[in-house]
Amino acid sequence: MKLYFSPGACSLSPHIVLHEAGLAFEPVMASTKTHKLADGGDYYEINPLGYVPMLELDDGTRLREGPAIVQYIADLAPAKNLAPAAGTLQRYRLQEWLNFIGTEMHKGYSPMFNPNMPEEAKTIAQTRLKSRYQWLDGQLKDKEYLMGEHFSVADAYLFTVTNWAKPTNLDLAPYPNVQAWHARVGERPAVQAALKAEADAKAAAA
Ligand SMILES: N[C@@H](CCC(=O)N[C@@H](CS)C(=O)NCC(=O)O)C(=O)O
Repeated sequence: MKLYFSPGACSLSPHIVLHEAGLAFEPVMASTKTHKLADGGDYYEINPLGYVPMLELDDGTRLREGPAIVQYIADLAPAKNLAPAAGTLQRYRLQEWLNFIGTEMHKGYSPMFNPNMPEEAKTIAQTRLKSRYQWLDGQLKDKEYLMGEHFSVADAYLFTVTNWAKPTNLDLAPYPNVQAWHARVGERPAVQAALKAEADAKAAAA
């Protein structure tokens, strides 16, 4: 299995989940800026949409979209309890989280990374994100993880996008439960392993 990723991008989420699942995989770096692979190959030939993450199975089948990829990986390692069983209400609860993170948080941050976005639009996007963090702070009160006591793929995804608060100057201090949850997730060995692998890949490419 290959994971196409770019250091620090949303592909960190499936990268974390692959480490949590303990599955063998080959990480392949694809720059979100140049859309080139380390060997000079054109990433658009892998994903015509040009974005990461992309999971490539051993038979060559390719799977796009972070929320689908993390669920696929979780289902390959059911004993790791990274996602509730398919068909249960709890699985839909997980999908509710993944959709919330994808549409309200992940794409809420996107304008902040767009050099062509006017400052006014960035401010509007950040104000909306802050309201979402305010709500999340209440959700995480008395909870270890988004789904309750167990870490799930939703935590990997929200952790990934919440890492973008610092580079976009979004102060998380007003959301202490979010901050505590972020620190808790960041201490997990699988999260540390994925972060280190991405930092090493970035340094090697520089
Ligand atoms: N809908 C996609 C969006 C993925 C996405 O936004 N990827 C960004 C990095 S976080 C990217 O690769 N951007 C570069 C580009 O779009 O060319 C998903 O959820 O997987």
